Amino acid sequence: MICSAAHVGVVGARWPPWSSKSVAGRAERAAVGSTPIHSRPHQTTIVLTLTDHRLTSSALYFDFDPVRARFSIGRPNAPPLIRDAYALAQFDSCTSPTRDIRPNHITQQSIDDMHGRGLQMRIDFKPELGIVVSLFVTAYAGQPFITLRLSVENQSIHPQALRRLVPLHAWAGEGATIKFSPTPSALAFFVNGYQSWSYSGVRFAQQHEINTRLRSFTRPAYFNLTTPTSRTRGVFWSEMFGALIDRESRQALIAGQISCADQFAQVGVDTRLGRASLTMTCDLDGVPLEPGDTISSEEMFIQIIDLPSANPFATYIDAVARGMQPRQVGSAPLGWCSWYDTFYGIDEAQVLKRLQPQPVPIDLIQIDDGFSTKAGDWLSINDRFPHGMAWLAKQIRATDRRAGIWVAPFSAVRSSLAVQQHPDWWIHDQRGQHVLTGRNWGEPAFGLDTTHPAAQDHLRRMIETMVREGGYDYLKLDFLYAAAMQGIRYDQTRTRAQALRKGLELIRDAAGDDTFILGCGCPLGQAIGVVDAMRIGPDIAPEPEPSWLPRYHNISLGFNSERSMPSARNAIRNVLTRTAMHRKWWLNDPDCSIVRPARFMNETEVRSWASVVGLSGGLLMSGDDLNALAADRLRYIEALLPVLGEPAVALDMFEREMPELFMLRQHHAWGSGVLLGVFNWDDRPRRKLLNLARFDLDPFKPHHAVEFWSGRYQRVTHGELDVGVLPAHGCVVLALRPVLDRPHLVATTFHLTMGGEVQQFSTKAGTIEMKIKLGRRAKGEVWLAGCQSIGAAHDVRVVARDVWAISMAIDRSAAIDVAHT
Ligand code: 9PG
Repeated sequence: MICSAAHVGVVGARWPPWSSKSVAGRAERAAVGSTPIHSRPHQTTIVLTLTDHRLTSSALYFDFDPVRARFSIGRPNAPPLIRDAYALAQFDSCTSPTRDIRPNHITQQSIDDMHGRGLQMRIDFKPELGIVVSLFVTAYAGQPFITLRLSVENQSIHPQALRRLVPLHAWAGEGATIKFSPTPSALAFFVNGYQSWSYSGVRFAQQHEINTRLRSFTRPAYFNLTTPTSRTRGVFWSEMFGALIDRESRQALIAGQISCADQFAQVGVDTRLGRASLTMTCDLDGVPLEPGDTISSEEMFIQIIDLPSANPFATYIDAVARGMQPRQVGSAPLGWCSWYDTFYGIDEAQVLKRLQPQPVPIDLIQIDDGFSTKAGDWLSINDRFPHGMAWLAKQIRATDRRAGIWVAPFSAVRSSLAVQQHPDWWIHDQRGQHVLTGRNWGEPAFGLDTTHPAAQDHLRRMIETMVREGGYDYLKLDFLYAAAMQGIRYDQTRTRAQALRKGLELIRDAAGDDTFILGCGCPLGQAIGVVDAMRIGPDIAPEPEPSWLPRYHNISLGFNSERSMPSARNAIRNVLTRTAMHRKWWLNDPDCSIVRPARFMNETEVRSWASVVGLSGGLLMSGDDLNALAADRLRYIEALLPVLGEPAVALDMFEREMPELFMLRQHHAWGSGVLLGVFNWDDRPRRKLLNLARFDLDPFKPHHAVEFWSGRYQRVTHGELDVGVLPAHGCVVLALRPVLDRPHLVATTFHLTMGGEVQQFSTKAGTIEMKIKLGRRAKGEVWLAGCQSIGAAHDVRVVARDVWAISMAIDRSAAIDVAHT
């Protein structure tokens, strides 16, 4: 145990010079017209019944067998999908499974909570060794899911260290079965990674779990180290939530934690033929359960959905949002982030250079890693910033931009003053050794004990200094997983999840409500309600230059199998698979736009990344020196402006590791249609044929198909579109819109959405009236159809039979009247 004196104070307080005045002219938080970012559930009437041992809604039933103390879950009028499951509580000294333990009582009550009105069944099992285990199962009148919560009460006279609470355990080797249909098939599993950077995507029965070969370098970052690792093909673990997928019977089981503030939770599965299994577990990290005390698991979610589903996690994501109260976020700033532009080479002069007029309207300048003397001594500024950080923020704000700064508030390297002077502030093990969080800065780094009062003061001072004295009201908080390392903390009654959340809340409190907080390297659930935005994938580029594949010191050999390491391929996968969180839990940050020419990332890949970022609707931050870009590259960021914010969904997310169909439904004043990113992630060219029915478009009606990047037009008449051969890692972005017999918009060439920027579109007496809002200057075309001819006053070209392109220049916005016959 480390026990040096705990000093209250700030380490390395050289962040000179701070203005003594309060921060003036701070950019307003972009929250105009902000709305709650989670939507209300659609209300359907579901009849709830609870007989002695059976709880039924119109979506699911939960059936308890009191003799065998096992339970089953299924859809009404169908055999159980999960049969003979049980719950268990695991202590350091013993395990209390509920199987074969006869229940003492089964009671029921009506409840009315954030999910609506429902019925709850409570099963209290007979005490064993003074431990009473209770299972709470709830079905809701207006919801298609049920929830499970397990609690333990210590009626003995001995404290117990609680390791895990497992509200549902259905493992094939232990008498349980999971069957989607009478004839079982091999299953697939959608895995959600531990934190921002961690792999998220589907795994198949014949595959191994995603792992890393880089051991201490990256394992503590990418994985929750207390989650079991599977070495068996087809057996997988997922953090927070997951989906067990049966493509044959076209169903999936969605499972996860709704509440997240107190515990990390996992879903574990076996997907192999005839061995289908599922377990849902909550980490209690050995916290003490004192005599007389009760501890409950998080509230766990179970839903069965039909496939294909355009947004399989939608109900789950909404349930979590109701439970975790996300922040209300409007739009995000358009910013420049130093990291992918200058990496560690950042200095004051470079930042000042980015303050000159930019070709696109940048309203945030965010300084990334590289300004401090040492990782961990974040207030100690190196000599590449001679005027200090407060001065620099002032220069940024003088250009009417918001000033942002990066910090890894819970991390420090071994040689930092923060660790050297205050060894007791850092999470350590039984032997008093600090727990390793990784080696990112060239030496071992450690995680802050956010339950330690002096460490808390240090954290508070650090953030207050940056925000109040420094004038930075946009914080990119990185390596946040460090606060959740397993180990010994000052307050040993706190779980790792609680320690992380405590640290995050403390930062929010110190930063104030008006500071925009972006989380990064962060376990997801605990940050909901604290952060405004969250990185949801690995870095788009490894240091020191962009690359399609992961590289370390520019070597790619051996890193292909790394799925969470910085690289365009890895970033893209997570952005596609985590799109459903956007605007529900926070704003998704897909990571920076990079459009410059690069050795290891070709233009095809740049175009695909721009398409993914644009379709994701997430944060748009540039990682380039925009003034150094040629027009043909600048186009890849211009096309995404303004950021329209609606997320596309990856339709084939349950079918392939790298989804290739990214779809956004469009409903606008001009009509409706589908915007579709079609990708080829293979390493060689591949032809793509699309069936309109897959996108819920009427295959019997003619459609316009416009490809954004090439400007190519096709008319789809038989429900099938031949996109042609896509290059390796290439894409097309298509607008698919029905052909109408009245004047209508086919597409625009201004914006990737080909019409999302068109705010008004009406036709009357031979005129089409349009309003376009672009927020920048641009030349482009508006494509119209359904007219006999276009008035001579316009600069018109014929794109195809009955499709006219009208050229125009727009300065921020325009009202356009098009005369036609
Ligand atoms: C600054 C960077 C940037 C970047 C962050 C984070 O070892 N790793 O796997 C690893 C992953 C990401 C990473 C660093 C290391 O980058 O995501 O945007 O801010 O820190 O140091």
